[in-house]
Amino acid sequence: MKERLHSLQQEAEQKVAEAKNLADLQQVRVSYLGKKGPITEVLRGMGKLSKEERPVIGELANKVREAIATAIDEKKEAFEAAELDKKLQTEQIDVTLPGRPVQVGGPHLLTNIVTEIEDLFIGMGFEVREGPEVETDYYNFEALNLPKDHPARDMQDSFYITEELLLRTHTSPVQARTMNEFKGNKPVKMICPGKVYRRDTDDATHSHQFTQVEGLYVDKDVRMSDLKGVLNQFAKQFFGEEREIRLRPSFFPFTEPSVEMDISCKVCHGDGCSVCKKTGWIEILGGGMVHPDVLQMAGYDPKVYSGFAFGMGPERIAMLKYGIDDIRHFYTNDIRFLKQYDQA
Ligand code: 2NL
Repeated sequence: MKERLHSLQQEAEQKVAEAKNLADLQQVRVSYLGKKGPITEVLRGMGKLSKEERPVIGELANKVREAIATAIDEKKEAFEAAELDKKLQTEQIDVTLPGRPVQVGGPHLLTNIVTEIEDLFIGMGFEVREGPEVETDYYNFEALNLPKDHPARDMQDSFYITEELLLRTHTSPVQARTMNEFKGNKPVKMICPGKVYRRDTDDATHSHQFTQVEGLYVDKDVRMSDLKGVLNQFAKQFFGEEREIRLRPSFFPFTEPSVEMDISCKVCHGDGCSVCKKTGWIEILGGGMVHPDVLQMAGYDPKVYSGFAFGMGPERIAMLKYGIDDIRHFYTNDIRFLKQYDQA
């Protein structure tokens, strides 16, 4: 019995020494110390021993078991320490490496243009107001001197939702709503930026959805010269002090008289080039004196009040300012395009 136990210890210690990894060690533990292992077997067979032998063998068996367990544990610790060492070596972090750059978003080019336009008009005392994109037929057309049978309603083919509701075709209804709200007894000096919708086929210069900024100034004694002064100020601040403006007669159903404004071409300075189509001038917006019927419908007495209004397309203005050749660039959101105008 004694010899058996001694040789078991030797054998187990030999196996521990030979173990190459944690799995090998576990194998040794199971086969020597497990429930079906030889030591357990010895302890089970103790019943057959004499009274004198029993405590001696029992003690020895326990000692052998402890010795094997200790050998296994020590080896296990050594393996674990080696493993940790290896990990520390291979998973070393170089804290001096520069970090990976974080992609930061910024405002869209159109947002920047609209903000810039807003700031210039706020500087001239205008208030920024917004309104619904789903409009009533009344505010989108009727209140702007476009009755049901008006040919201009065909001109701006619209997205109708019901007979009475449509996606607004311009931001003018925001201004008509404001005049109504002010009940014809105080001045209105506002701009209204926002999305508008028309049933157009998209191409390089047309989009079924685009942006508009309109302006309105209604007060006593507002004249065409006020419109010209405000727009001249805007053009010079937005496009550059050296730019000239000119007004040409035009037509809109909601203004009378109506004008279109051009700015001098910065490429050829009036000599004529391909950008200005050899005219020296580039059209940037439309406007005029608010039609007396529009004032009347909104509750302003056209004998007491007068006003000017204008409208521009920020996409067109951005295209002119930066030489962008296709309006679809604003909506397809190719990050390489947008990045060029990212001021962040
Ligand atoms: C253009 C021309 C224009 C207006 C918009 C307006 C609004 C009210 C009354 C009268 Cl409430 N007029 N807006 C007037 C003339 C021209 O826009 O070419 N826009 C892109």
